[in-house]
Amino acid sequence: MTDWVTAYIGLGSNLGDRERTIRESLRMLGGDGSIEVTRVSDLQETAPLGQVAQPNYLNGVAEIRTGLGPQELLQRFKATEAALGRGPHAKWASRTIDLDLLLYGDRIIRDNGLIVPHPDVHLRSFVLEGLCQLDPDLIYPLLKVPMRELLQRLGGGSFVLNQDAPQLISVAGVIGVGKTTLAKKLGEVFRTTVLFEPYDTNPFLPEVYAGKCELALDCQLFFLVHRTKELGREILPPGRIAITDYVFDQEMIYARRLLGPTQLALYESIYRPFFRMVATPGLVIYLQDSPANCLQRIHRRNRPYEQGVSLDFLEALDGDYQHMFANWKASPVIRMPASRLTGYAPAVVEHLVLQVKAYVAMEAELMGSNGPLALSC
Ligand code: PH2
Ligand code: MG
Ligand code: MG
Repeated sequence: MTDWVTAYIGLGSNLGDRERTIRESLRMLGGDGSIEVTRVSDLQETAPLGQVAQPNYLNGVAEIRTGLGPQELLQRFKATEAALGRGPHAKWASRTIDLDLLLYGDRIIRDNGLIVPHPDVHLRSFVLEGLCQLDPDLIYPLLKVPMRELLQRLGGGSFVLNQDAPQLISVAGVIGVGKTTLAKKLGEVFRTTVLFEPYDTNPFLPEVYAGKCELALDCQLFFLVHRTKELGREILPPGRIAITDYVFDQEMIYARRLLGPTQLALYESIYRPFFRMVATPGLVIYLQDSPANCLQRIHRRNRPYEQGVSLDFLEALDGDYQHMFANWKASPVIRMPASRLTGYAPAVVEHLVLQVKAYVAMEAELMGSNGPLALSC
């Protein structure tokens, strides 16, 4: 038994008696003594992921112990799928049974059509929920992050990387948390320009910070127009990384905090059509720190008109951001503690870059060897 490995299987079915077929597949796998099915997660009903119209799936995860090697295991999965009436292996097609090798110990394998870990694990809540039910502390070997953290990033959703969309990465967080510094760093690493907030060109901003509330609507409109010009769906090139040091959606947070009721009603009615014009980020990096530390950074970097920002205002913003990201469904969100005042250690940047690469569809030469490029089913 000493060479036996713990592995995890992704279970899926969307044709026929789905639960019966899944249970039967596990019974068959356990049949000859080389695989022991140790635990099975709950099975859950999930909407079909991908563009193809098809019935809902039943999905779950099984933990096994096995003496088989990864290729032998894959062959057993294929034989079991075939025996249970799965048709030809068309990508994204309905199937009576789908058995995916999610993890084989902590091994990273690319061998003759076998990719382990399965390249979509970190993008699918229905897989991560099953894995977390079995072992939330299990480390995902490609990203070196526990499953519970991968699941939290998805906000309950499942995502498919899309090379035809702009690969927009937005750094988000309250004033003074260090978004610009981090965005610049990522811009260097990914060799791409960063779209910065026009904090120094918005003519209304200093006045609003200085207490001229009657200019708050002008200030918000300036940001809205500027951002829509930068982030328009037709403006950002498809398949290329773009980085912003803001997230478009924060505009509603600031509008609610800064505008009076009549201004806000007017602003809301124009925000919506503008929102529809901009690209959705494929990934958000949510930088977090205590409001007190953010205030310290604000004082240190000394942008003159920011100096009036109060701790109360930062605390309110912090609550708004936390609420926004607790309910965020549009993209994966990587939460990250901001560095203290000294910048980011190389190991921290390296870890973040490894994470980021896994959530963008990008050209192979920038991906390195670790990135899960291929989508497979
Ligand atoms: N598998 C696919 C394609 N789409 N959608 C759901 N909800 N569950 C799946 O297992 C699934 C899918 C290809 O393997
Ligand atoms: Mg499969
Ligand atoms: Mg699959």
